[in-house]
Amino acid sequence: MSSMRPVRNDWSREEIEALYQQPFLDLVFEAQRVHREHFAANTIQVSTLLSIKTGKCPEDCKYCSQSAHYDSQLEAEKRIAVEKVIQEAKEALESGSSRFCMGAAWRNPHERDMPYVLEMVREVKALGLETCMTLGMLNQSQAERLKDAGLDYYNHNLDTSREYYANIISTRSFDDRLNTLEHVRNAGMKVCSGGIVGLGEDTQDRIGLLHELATLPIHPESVPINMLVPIEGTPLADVEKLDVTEWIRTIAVARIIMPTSYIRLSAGRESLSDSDQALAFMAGANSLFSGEKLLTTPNAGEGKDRQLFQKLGLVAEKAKPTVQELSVDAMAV
Ligand code: SAM
Ligand code: DTB
Ligand code: SF4
Repeated sequence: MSSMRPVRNDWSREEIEALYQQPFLDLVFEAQRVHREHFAANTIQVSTLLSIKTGKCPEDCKYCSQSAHYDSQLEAEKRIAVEKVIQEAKEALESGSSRFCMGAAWRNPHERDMPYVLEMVREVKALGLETCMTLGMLNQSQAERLKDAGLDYYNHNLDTSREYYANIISTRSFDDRLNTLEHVRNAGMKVCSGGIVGLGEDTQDRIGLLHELATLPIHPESVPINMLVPIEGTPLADVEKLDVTEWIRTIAVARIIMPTSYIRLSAGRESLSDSDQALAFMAGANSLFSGEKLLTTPNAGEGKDRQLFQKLGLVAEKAKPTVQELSVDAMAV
């Protein structure tokens, strides 16, 4: 049996390119081998997403339905009530999710929004769910307050390579994103960071994105690999569809170079067949978003996912028991 190799943060671009360009089946085979060194086979972490503030975002991300810069026909919504969030979180827990991820279309949270998000974190956490938020850029103090309230993960993607980045977003820089990730890390939260493929980028950009992620001082614990969901009215509405094998290659390389991270099948599952998704799991993806909706676009509903899991013999990772449940268990012993 081969011995487990150490986790590395010193990958060179050439090494990553060589992994990416090898024959597809060799790549997927190697990714599954690495996967089984670090994770239980056939087990998938399931998160549910909820948009807590939708649309009218001041940022100009060219792929996004929520940017105020484009006319995507999206109906904007103000901050939704905390009670509504809790109700949705309870439903997510009942349907088998172990993590609840709350997203807001902000450049960054304003100070006036902090009590709102902190209360939400406390209450979702108390249900026994892992908590995740994606609210745009964070300063150090905001990151610390979120951590203290019980936020487990913060999602902030690099999106694409440093070189391609300016073609996609002009209102915040690549370094702004790295700074937010540093604040999240310093605060002691887990990092969820990945990107999107299918933006019109080339192979070198996908390699560049993977290189940035794998050479962070600590790998993100969760790495979402989104496939562009084209949104009418945005500048990327008509970009040529990327071949699905390129997405699978990106996932497989992420699995090999960040062997202890959860690799997340994110946006884009709606356009994939069950066998495409099975191949992504084979390539080492081991988490996904379940539920009828991502933030603003449709997602494979719970029923469809249950069928997929059954068909492939996959099991969802369990949510941690609540403090209340733990004390009941303790009393039973
Ligand atoms: N507004 C926050 C931010 O961008 O920092 C958080 C929410 S934003 C919607 C989270 C991520 O979703 C983006 O970084 C991008 O990777 C992904 N995303 C957004 N729109 C997408 C689309 N149309 N297709 C695929 N991925 C998308
Ligand atoms: C991530 O990387 N993908 C999720 C989550 N993080 C917040 C969002 C996907 C959004 C897809 C487009 C939409 O539904 O608006
Ligand atoms: Fe705003 Fe996030 Fe959409 Fe960019 S991706 S426009 S920051 S909601």
